[in-house]
Amino acid sequence: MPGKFRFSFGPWNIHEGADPFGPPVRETLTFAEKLGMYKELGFDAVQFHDDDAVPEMNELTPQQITQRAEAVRQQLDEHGLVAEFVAPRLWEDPRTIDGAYTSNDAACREYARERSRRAIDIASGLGTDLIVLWLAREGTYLREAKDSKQSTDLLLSALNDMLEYDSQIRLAIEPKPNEPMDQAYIPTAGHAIALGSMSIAPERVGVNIESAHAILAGADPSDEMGFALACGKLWTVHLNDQNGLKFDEDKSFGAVDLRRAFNQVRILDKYDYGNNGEIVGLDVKALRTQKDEVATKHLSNSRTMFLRLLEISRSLDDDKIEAMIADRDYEELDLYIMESLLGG
Ligand code: XUL
Ligand code: MN
Repeated sequence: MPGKFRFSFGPWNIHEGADPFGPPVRETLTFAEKLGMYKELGFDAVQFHDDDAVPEMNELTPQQITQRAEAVRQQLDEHGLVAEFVAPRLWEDPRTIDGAYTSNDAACREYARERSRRAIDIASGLGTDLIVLWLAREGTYLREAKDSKQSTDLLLSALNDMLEYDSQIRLAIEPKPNEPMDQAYIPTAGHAIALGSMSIAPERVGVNIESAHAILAGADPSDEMGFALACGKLWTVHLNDQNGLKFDEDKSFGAVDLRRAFNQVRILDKYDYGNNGEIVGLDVKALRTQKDEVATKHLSNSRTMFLRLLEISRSLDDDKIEAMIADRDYEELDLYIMESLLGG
């Protein structure tokens, strides 16, 4: 049974523990050291930001960028790993202070579009056709500073630019309602899919649903996933957990609400997520209190929780559930699910 799903995480998920209020508390591991840990932890694929694969890419020519990405692909091959996706990092450069594609400064918008083309080159060099777009600063701190109609047009135009640049590339938008912005323009799967539907190639625009982002939007992550599945748009996921409406916590999968995690596993399994090559991605952060030698447990624990919840979901008696639904005895169903989560 388990083994059907393939798992991924990004190098940023092994982290020194710095937060906005304090410095790093753990040693930095090199990318090569991190790569060596994937298989041991039970993972088969690597998620990348563009500059995780090609650091200092702004200083390099397009040819140099492609060469470096191809060298990283070689490294992946040596570890038996594949690249899942590349996400352009559009939130650290001074030119993205006021947003990337929706910046009020045309020169800054052009930087963002150019950088996105380079991210696509990196994806090609790494051997993946998937780009994840977390639209970090596409939103407002101040309502009057930007025009939401115009910003939506600019986002659409940026998508079209990428779709035109490479006829194979697929874009998975990762919605998030806030942080770092007060209000983001693409807060939910619905917004992302609607935007994609207006593009020049709607069949090449899908979504990446992150559990914590859905919770921050006041939605149930499994419902966001179900909506995207119904639209044929769930191309990857960022599983994690989130304790209420506060900063994006990226807690281990299932760590806050086991039942909410169970429902995500259940819907992914029910609709054969993975059958078209989709990978179960994590976006989890180690607690800052973890010491160096145990700073990857959040990754293995999240994977273990997924597989344990998968076992529970598959052990449920579907006929029994259908009978309870037919009787409209949802209280009985409630108890059945809770008892199953407690071990039967
Ligand atoms: C931010 C976030 C990002 C994206 C990738 O909240 O989740 O790490 O997943 O850019
Ligand atoms: Mn994420």
